[in-house]
Amino acid sequence: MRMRRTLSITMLALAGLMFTADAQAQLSSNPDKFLGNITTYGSVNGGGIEYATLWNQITCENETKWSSVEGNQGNFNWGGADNAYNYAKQHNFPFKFHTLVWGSQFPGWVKNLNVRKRKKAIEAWMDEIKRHYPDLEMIDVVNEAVEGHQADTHYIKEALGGGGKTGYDWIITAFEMAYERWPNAILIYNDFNTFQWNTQQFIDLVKTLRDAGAPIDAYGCQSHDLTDLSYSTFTQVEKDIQKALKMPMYITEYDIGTKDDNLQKQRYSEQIPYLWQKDYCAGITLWGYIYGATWIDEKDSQGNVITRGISGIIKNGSDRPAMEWLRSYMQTDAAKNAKSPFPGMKKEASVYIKPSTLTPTKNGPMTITVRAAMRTKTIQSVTLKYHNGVKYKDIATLTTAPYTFDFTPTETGEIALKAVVTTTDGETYERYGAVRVYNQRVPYRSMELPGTIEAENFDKSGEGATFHDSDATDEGKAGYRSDNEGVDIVTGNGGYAIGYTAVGEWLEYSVNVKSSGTYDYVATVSSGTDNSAFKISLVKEEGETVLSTVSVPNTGSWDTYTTVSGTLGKGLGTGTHILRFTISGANCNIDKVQFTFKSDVKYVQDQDEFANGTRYNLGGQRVNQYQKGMTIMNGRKVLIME
Ligand code: 9MR
Repeated sequence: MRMRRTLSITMLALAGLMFTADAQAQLSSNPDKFLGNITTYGSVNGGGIEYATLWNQITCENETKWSSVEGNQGNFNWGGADNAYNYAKQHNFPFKFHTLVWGSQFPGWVKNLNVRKRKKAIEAWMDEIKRHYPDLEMIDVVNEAVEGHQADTHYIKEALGGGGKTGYDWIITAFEMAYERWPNAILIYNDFNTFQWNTQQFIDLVKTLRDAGAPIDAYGCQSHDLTDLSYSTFTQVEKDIQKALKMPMYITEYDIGTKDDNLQKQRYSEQIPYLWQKDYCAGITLWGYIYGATWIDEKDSQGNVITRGISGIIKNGSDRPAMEWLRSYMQTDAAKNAKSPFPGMKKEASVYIKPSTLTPTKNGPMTITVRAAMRTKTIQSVTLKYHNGVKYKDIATLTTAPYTFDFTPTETGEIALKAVVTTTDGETYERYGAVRVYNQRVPYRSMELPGTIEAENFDKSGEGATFHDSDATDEGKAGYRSDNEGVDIVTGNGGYAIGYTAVGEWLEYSVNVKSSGTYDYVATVSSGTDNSAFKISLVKEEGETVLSTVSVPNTGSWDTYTTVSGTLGKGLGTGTHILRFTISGANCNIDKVQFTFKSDVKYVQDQDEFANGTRYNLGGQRVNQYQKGMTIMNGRKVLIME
């Protein structure tokens, strides 16, 4: 009896020793991709377990979010973040910064700032992060920006310049701001439910950034949405995403939130190898591991918490079956040898394909720049290729920067592009891109000002060039024209109108302005909801100038039209201009906008006219000196011609 007891104690001690010896290193021994996790309630060694015995990458669950760090403007609290950052440095594994901009968990005071100050605050936030962590290796630059994912995203979006023509200009700006500060960091766009819904929106967003030449290095699929997804659905969606994007992928917040051990293990064992063994998968981060201390709670129908943290895979100090499985999977050769797009878990090459225009036309010239930079190596050459429908063909190879290629597309439609950077050690680095080639812009009907723009008569060319609709289906089904792609044209008010409008959609009209001056307008519109609106703007190469915002009242029904009048905020010069209507409040129907001539005050062309000694009579006031941006003179409005 006594002997047996001694033996069992010895065996236990031995087992403990073996466990310690075994557990010195993290689960993954693959040198090129990581199996990471997050802090637990703000600490690194969650559940008293030494973090580095399990994981080899860390993301702060909350400690690097803007609201956690800068709850009071200008006072930065880096305590929790530093713990994780220093731990990662000591253990020589990657730390990911989560996240620079996000329409959630930003400080409350940001909402009280005007747009200009909000932009300054975002810049100051990034500058402070840069000052504190100058050498970040991996960053979630923008989080959860798919339309509808975070209601407060607009605070950030407006501050960074809005959607613009791509719909995602502000995200491109955020990536440029990040690249300026951390050119060697892997810059990631991160979002949720990529596998379950909004997949197409996620693809569109990332692809738009990629094809615009934004410095985005990878996309992040959070993967909180996989518990109920069948293997076949999950793999099909995953394939679709990669096929469209052809970029490095991270699984950034994986968890299977269930109390059912078997289901959790089943999902882990079918999904993790599938993802891990993709050569474009650069790493997997699990979103918590201590049962009872993760963000997914079991709740009753009233939303009361029954059990906390059910996505955890270590429960009361013991492995749940999913964790047991994970330990053994990470020991397999398949797991150890899986390839990564970032060998050594670091970015070597920054390669982005940037076209000179996002709306090139058939037989029209365009320039494509390959923005290429290496972290440690030297570029020998950069080759740009396009896909001719059969295979990739070289456009040209260049050996000196800047790598700019002139290209004249001969077909309309999407052309796939590929840049291959060869370094002096013979390695190659690839980046994919695409341009959509359009037919030349042509007015659908010739229109003059003074005159009327019928909303359905937007210019011909194509989605993204002369109009933008948020989906590819024409819900209006009026059959008015066949080249409207997804623009919703409805019958109404005795003719046709634009309907089913969503924020950010736009339509452009070439108009011939016959008389230079200010214009009044009368818009014929309807709406079945509150807060509908659209903007009228003037579009030029250099950008867009908003001329007026038309608030559309709730007319009780989309079939009940009314008129809204106003005056354009800026004058128009004679000649051909492009006017754009952009939906800024959803659900308005636009039938037409009639423009009538208001005044023929002389408009100031530019500074040179003053330099030439010309004097202008502006609304009865003589003006002989012009300063850029000047709008008021002698108490009168000076109208600057656009
Ligand atoms: O796990 C995080 C939880 O502790 C926070 O309360 C929550 C606040 O929004 O954020 C959780 O983490 C989120 C992550 O930052 C972004 N993707 C979704 C995650 C789960 O909600």
